[in-house]
Amino acid sequence: MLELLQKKLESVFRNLRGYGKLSESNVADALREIRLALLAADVHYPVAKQLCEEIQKKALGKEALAGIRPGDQFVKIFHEELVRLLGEGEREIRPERPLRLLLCGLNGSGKTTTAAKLALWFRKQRQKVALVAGDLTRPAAREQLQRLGEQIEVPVYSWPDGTPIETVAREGRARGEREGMDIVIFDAAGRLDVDADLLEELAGVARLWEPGESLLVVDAATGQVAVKVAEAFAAKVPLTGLVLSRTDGDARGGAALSIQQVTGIPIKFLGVGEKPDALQTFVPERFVGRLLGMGDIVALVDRAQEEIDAQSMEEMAKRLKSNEFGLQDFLAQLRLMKRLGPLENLLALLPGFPGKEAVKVDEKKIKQIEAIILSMTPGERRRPTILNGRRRLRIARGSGTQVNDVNDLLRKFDSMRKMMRRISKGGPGKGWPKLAIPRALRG
Ligand SMILES: Nc1nc2c(ncn2[C@@H]2O[C@H](COP(=O)(O)OP(=O)(O)O)[C@@H](O)[C@H]2O)c(=O)[nH]1
Ligand SMILES: [Mg+2]
Repeated sequence: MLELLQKKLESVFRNLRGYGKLSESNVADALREIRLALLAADVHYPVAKQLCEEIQKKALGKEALAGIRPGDQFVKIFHEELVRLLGEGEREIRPERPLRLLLCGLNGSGKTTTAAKLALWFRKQRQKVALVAGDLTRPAAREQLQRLGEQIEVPVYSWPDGTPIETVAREGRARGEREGMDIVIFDAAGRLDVDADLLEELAGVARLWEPGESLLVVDAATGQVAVKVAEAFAAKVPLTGLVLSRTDGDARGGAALSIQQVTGIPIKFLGVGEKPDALQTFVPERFVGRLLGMGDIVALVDRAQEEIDAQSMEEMAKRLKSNEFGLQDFLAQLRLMKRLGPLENLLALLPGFPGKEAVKVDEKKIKQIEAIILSMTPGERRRPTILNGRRRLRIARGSGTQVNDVNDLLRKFDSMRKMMRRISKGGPGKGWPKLAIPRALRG
């Protein structure tokens, strides 16, 4: 699904990432292409338009991050906005038990298949599940559900031809309770098109069934129509979520990107194949990640954005150059490293960082170093050369360490300072020197 869009985005991003600086017209050109690609993928027009406007605002308004290419930052903004577009709304399935689910949708949208998929999904979570054959309009519908039920080993409640739908709803509910089911899934009838009869029947079923979750199944391939269908159903049945079926096809699939925005109903599951296990919970981050396929760049910009105070890093670099880099800066660096999380992970993200594997930082050591530096006076931190034996002893006591540890730290600091000076004069890649890991801290 969304493959064409994916390809198009890839080429737009590749272009942007080639620029050292993004001008207003670079961004406008890129967004024009993106908007066309979104529309071609069947994304609802107002949604595509709004998305692009939002991205444009953010892309032009954002300050450049130290060490991050503007094109990468654009990718990140795009990613963020897409996630936001998809991201709001409760996606968890209600925890109450017994939980009655109602599945509705047009004929052929994938209701029955989805009913079986959900039944299997719950059964795997050790829930007691039953299916109710609520599609009485097509003779083969009950048999289809029966077969699926056997396949996934879930009981199917079924009534003979001519049973009023109200009876099915009422008795299905009672039987589920009698048999101590955690989850009972009602596979309702569909129609070829949204019509008043279908919706009335469904509203009637919903009143008797009182579903905790009513999910509308929409075929991802139906494009913009999917949005209309969702609106029509939502007007009659209080929908709690959407299931997008057939997302495994090569369809344009843009409905996935706009349906929630337009209807306000969250997508909860994706159907990704015909088999009963071809169901995925819908996680916007993952969906967008797969669509853009640039997880590493996004993560890198993300962290840089959150954690690096560009200004103070610049200052630090300046002090480093003028040889004013003291233990206070060293401590700031350490804290920064700590906040950045496992250092190995961060380093692995940096393009061209040498010896990715070799870098390991001992967290305990960082804590100790922190304690030692905190036991120094500001003057000592600024000019470690004044640290004579007596001072070192005082610091060791103050930090609960040994003089040896203090000496060790000062040696490390010294070699780190040398190394950083070397790096700041030109490391293996632009940008990364500011995050350089001093050799002295490894292992
Ligand atoms: N490839 C694919 N096929 C699906 C998916 N969901 C349903 N189908 C197929 O779509 C057809 C109609 O599904 P069905 O569950 O009978 O639809 P219903 O009329 O809404 O109950 C069947 O052939 C299913 O195998 C899906 O996620 N991927
Ligand atoms: Mg069916």
